[in-house]
Amino acid sequence: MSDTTTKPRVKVRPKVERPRLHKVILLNDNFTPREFVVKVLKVEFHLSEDQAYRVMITAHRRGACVVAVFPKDVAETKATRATDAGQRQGYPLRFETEPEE
Ligand code: TYC
Repeated sequence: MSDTTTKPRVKVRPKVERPRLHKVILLNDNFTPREFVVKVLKVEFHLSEDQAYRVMITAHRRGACVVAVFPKDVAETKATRATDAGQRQGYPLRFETEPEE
């Protein structure tokens, strides 16, 4: 029996993938007042007045706009909270999430 031990010469690095981020997407509708959309974006996503206005007007013109990206659970919680804020006022405001490519 030999007493020699062998050590791997290179460190074994298990491949770990970073969790994919998820986009929160604001959808346009014909009823929610613009100022209300801006307010929700400021309160729920901590956007500045300027950022919030730009996101709102982009969704208004193009139908949808990415608000921000987060880990999946955070994106889902924020989208739900923001959608609920509209529902409480009787607006059809909607936020969706989808995985980033
Ligand atoms: N289109 C709405 C209006 O004219 C405003 C609005 C903008 C609503 C963006 C939703 O995601 C939205 N009152």
